[in-house]
Amino acid sequence: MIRADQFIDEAAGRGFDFYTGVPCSFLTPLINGVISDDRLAYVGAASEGEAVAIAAGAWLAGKKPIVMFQNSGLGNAVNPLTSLNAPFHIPSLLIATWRGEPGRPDEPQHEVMGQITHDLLSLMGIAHAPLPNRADTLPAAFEKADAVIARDACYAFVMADGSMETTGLKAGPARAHRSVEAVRALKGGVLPTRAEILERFLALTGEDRAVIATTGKSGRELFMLKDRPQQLYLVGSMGGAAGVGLGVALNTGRPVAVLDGDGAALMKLGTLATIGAQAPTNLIHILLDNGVHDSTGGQPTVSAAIDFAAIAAACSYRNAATCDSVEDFAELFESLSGKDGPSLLHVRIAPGSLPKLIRPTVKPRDVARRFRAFLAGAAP
Ligand SMILES: Cc1ncc(C[n+]2csc(CCOP(=O)(O)OP(=O)(O)O)c2C)c(N)n1
Repeated sequence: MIRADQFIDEAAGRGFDFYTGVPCSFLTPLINGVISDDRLAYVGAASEGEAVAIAAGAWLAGKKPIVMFQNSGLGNAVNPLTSLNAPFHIPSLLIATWRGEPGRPDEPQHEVMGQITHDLLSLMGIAHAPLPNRADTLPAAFEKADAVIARDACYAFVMADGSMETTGLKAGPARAHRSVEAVRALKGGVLPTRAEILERFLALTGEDRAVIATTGKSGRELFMLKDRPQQLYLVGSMGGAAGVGLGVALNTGRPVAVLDGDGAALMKLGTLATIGAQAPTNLIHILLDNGVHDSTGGQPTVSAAIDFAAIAAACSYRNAATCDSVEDFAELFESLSGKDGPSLLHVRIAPGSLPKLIRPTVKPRDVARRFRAFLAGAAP
């Protein structure tokens, strides 16, 4: 068995400086050790996929992240691992537990995943090894992991039961709910198009702001209207934009904007809770709500029945507003840009997109590196 502090010290010595994840009882010693260590940042995520997205954002902002989760959550993480980390070549060190290890008594819900954990990692092209259970083998194990991460790929330690000694938890005080009133500016006129809102957003967004655009037509329209190094266009990982934006915002002094869709936001609604609790002051979350999955043919979402600003307010965002015109969007965006976030700006827009819509011609791998270099540069 190893102790959590031995693992954490070895990781810290190799530059791992950002932890996120979802607990598992096998992980208790390590997560408790990380949370209790004042030197380390830990973001408790609502889902494993969200944790992977947050870690990707942290990497883009210059961090070296570790994502911890139960292997039953590996299923939740498959989408961002395959459609965010893989195409963008974003590395993370994963620690997946091994519930349901064949031959060891465990609960029935872990049986299938216990049999396929290693194969699933291999199928995704993620190299893996057992988490070392002896302190003297830690350096060699990390050496191997680091060699893969240096090639901008993910690597996983699979943590069997009893690998680590138990650690106590020195948790800080729970964050209290912050009560805000959502601002409502609803005119009920002809809804603006996404392109009209994006054009105004581009005109109002200075050279210092990092922008993460959600999967589908939002990123494509933004790219078509104006391509800039400070913009990241997600091509997959639907619902992951807010998690990536959170990971970026927590690790940069720059202002950050997430351009989200209603379908995408609904897919990972838990991320609003994580953002509200983490409360990055530099984050504006803009939700372009056309009421449909526009990118896949206009199938309705349930957004007409949803009050996103009220949800954000209930999740402790510092500001929440909803509007349905270009003028109110511009006014609210400007006023929110001058306030501490996190802020949610929900904009009702019309379905449809620019004619002859193109796709970003810069490859995801290059977009990520351009964006990372932008974040590494001195803020103006
Ligand atoms: C996990 C996952 N499921 C489904 C898709 C297919 N898909 C791509 S974009 C999209 C619609 C997104 O809807 P929304 O966020 O409302 O944005 P809009 O297309 O309306 O701009 C869907 C369903 C996907 N890329 N990933």
